[in-house]
Parts: sequence; C-alpha cells; structure tokens
Amino acid sequence: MIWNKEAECMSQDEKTALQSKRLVELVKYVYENVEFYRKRMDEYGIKPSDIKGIEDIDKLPYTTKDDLRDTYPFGLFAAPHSDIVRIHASSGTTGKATVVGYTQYDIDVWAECVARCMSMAGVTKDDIVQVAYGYGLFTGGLGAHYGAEKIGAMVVPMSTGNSKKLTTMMVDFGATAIACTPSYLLHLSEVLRDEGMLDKIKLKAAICGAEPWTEKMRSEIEQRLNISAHDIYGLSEIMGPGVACDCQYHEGLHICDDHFYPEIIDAKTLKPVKDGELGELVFTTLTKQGIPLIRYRTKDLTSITREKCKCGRTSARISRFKGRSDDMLIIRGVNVFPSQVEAALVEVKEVTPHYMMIVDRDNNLDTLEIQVEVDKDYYTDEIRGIESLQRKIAQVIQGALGISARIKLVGPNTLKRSEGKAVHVIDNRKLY
Ligand code: DLL
Repeated sequence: MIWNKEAECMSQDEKTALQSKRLVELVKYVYENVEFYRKRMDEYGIKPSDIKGIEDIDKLPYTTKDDLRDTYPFGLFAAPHSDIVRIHASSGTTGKATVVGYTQYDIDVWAECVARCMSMAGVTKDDIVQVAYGYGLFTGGLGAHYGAEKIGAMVVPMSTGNSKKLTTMMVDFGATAIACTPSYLLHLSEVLRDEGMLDKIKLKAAICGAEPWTEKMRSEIEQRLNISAHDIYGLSEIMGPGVACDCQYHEGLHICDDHFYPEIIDAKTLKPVKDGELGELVFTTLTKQGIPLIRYRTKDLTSITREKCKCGRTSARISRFKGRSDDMLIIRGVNVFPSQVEAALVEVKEVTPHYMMIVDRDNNLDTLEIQVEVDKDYYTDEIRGIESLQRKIAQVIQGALGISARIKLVGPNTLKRSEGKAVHVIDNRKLY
C-alpha cells in the first residue's frame, strides 16, 4: 500500500465512465432508500432514469447542512440501522449536531482514502504515526487512525490534549509522522523547543488539516521541525479526513474523485464556474452507503484543476482554501457558528442577544473572547453579581460550542449595531 494506481492514475475517459456508472447507481439507490431524496426529486420532476451519466449531474438539486439538521438525527440515512457500524457528528448551525453514519463498506473506503492521502505524504508501513486529532464524534482521530493502520504503519492514538506527554512520547517512541491540526503542530514545535527536545525527534512528515492554514504556516512548520507538511481536507458530511490531500509537489490537493465527485459553483447563482475560477466546492458521494449525499454544498471556497499532476496522479486537484461562503469559524479545530452563540445566550435571562466574538491566536492556540451586553435592568440593579454571571455564561457557551471562551460583559447598548447584516465576528487570525 498504497499508491492505488488503478484509482489514482486512470485516464479521463476511464474516470468519466466510472463516475457515470456510480452516479446512475447512486441516484437509484437514494431514490429507493431515502424519503427526503425521493420527495425532493419528485418535486423537481426528476426520475432516476433521467440520470444517464455524470453529464446529467446538474439536473439534481443541491443538499445543504440545513437538510441534515432538518432530518436530525438519522433522516438521510440510506442503509438500515442494522448495517450502520459507526456514527460521527459535527456542529450544526444552531443547537443540533449533524450526524453521519457509516456501513462497514464506508469505513473500508474511508480507510483506503486516508491511506492514499498519507501515502502522498510519504507514509509507509515502516512509519510510526502519532495521531493527535481528537478521537470521538469528530472524524479526525479515528479517520487518521484507520488510514494509517490500513497502510500498515504503527499507530499511536494520542488524541489531543496533553502536549508535554505527547512530545515526550513522540521522542520516546520515535514517531516519524504526525497527524494533527496545523496550529496544534506549531504549538507542539514550541513545546519541543522549550523542552530542548527539537533535535531528538524523528519526524519526517505531518498530515495537517481540519482547519484553514496558509502557505506561510506550512513553511514555518516545515522549517521548525525539518519535515514535509501536507494539507489534508475533508468534512464529516462527506466522510471525514481523506477527501483530498496534497502530494510532494504541493500543487493543490488531490481529490479521491472516484468516490467523491467535485463541482465548483458560484455561491450566489449556484451555476458552475470554469476550472481555475474561485467558487464553492460541492461534492456528490459516489459510493457511500450509510448517508450518501447528492451535490452537497460544503461552503468551502476553492478552485479546481483537472490537469495531470507531476506526481502522475490524474485526480482533480483543488487549491488551498480561500474562505467560506457562510460564517462558520474553526476555533481550536472545532466548527463554530455564531448562531450557536446566539441560541445559547437566549438561555441567559440577564443578557441581551447582542454579542461580538473576537477570535485571535496566542502562542499558536486559538483564543475566543465573547463580549455580551448585559440587559439594562440587570445591569443597573445587580452590578456586583457580574463575576458569577460571567461564569454562568461561560458554562452555557462551553456546553453549546464545545470550547471555552472568555466572557466579557459590557453595558447596555455598547456593541455597535450594524445597519445591514449584523457583524458578530472579528477574526484576527488571518487564515485565508
Ligand atoms: O474537519 C475533517 C478533518 C479531520 C479534515 C482531520 C482534515 C483532518 P468537520 O469537523 O466536519 O471535518 O469540518 C469540516 O473543516 O468544511 C472546512 O471548512 C474545514 N477544513 C477541513 N480540512 C481543511 C483544510 C473535519 N485542510 C470543515 N483546509 C470543512 C481548510 C479545512 N479547511
């Protein structure tokens, strides 16, 4: 394993034939097994037999995160529960998570895709791979874990958290590759430096993703640790990590496009844009059984090229991400929507729903401050209770977002009201 030449280097004609065959099967499968898709296709007047090949994909309607939320938790599952062997979830736009389910076949395809990605980073069965993404409902930990095992590497399932323990084990076990978020890896490089352990590590590659990062961050990581750092992309709705990754030439991320059919659309008109032009990435899962999605709008902004790469792979490549077409933030690797803060604040009677999120990076770790306006009556009457109120809000926010935030209480009518669309976020990290 795992240069899967048959899948990664097929000719355009072979690829189109395979994608067409898979799309036709998929449309029939979702029509027969998912009420949501059957109704939606009926609404659009589309029959499965209208889809004859990949060229017909734009006849099909888009799927969005709201569709997953509206059918929470299992409404879009196509396979019976007895065939689902794993669940993952990520943040929804408000309180509810978006839940995804995998059959054993899906888990196998996922491991294969992550293995392809790790192979692009040079990982082989002789490597020791430290996985420092979170394990649990988040797809990062288990996704990277199964991919590295598929290659046959020795996996160290560290998860995130205790940086000193992690760096000590990195040295003691002689880890040669690490999978974690890029900001966490920069942080680890500082811990290694401070502990005087930089010259004791055996790392040669990193597989970093789950959050936006820049070329500058990549060079910094590569120089500090003397390794090659690779950009791995994915999202739980489509699978998790392993949807795409960059090879040794770093000229875009190779998509596993025999499994995930990519389109780039204009986020406003929803019409396709030309190759090379910036737009929103849309995926159709060509082979998924658990929760197959048709034309899922990722909201991630990028461009695509279908030219063969110097490495020999013919898979379509996407450029480093340039932003999102919605307001989702990724803070300490966790997806956060401002609407979740709003929904949480409604529970606290002493404050108004006016808030401002200030995101920054301190020592390569993300910080979040939320400024919240105290309600007029409460502010004047019970001003001494403010510290306890801060704690109370911090708890509500932690519960809703899954990350901690520093709460700053401000007086009534302090936060600027905007005339147009409300601005709730100041992001000083400059990640795109
Ligand atoms: O972040 C899956 C993942 C885990 C990818 C580990 C890579 C490594 P979600 O929590 O569903 O899944 O978040 C998906 O994260 O739509 C992007 O906005 C962002 N994202 C993921 N990878 C990258 C990347 C995982 N390499 C959302 N560059 C996506 C920029 C990324 N953004």
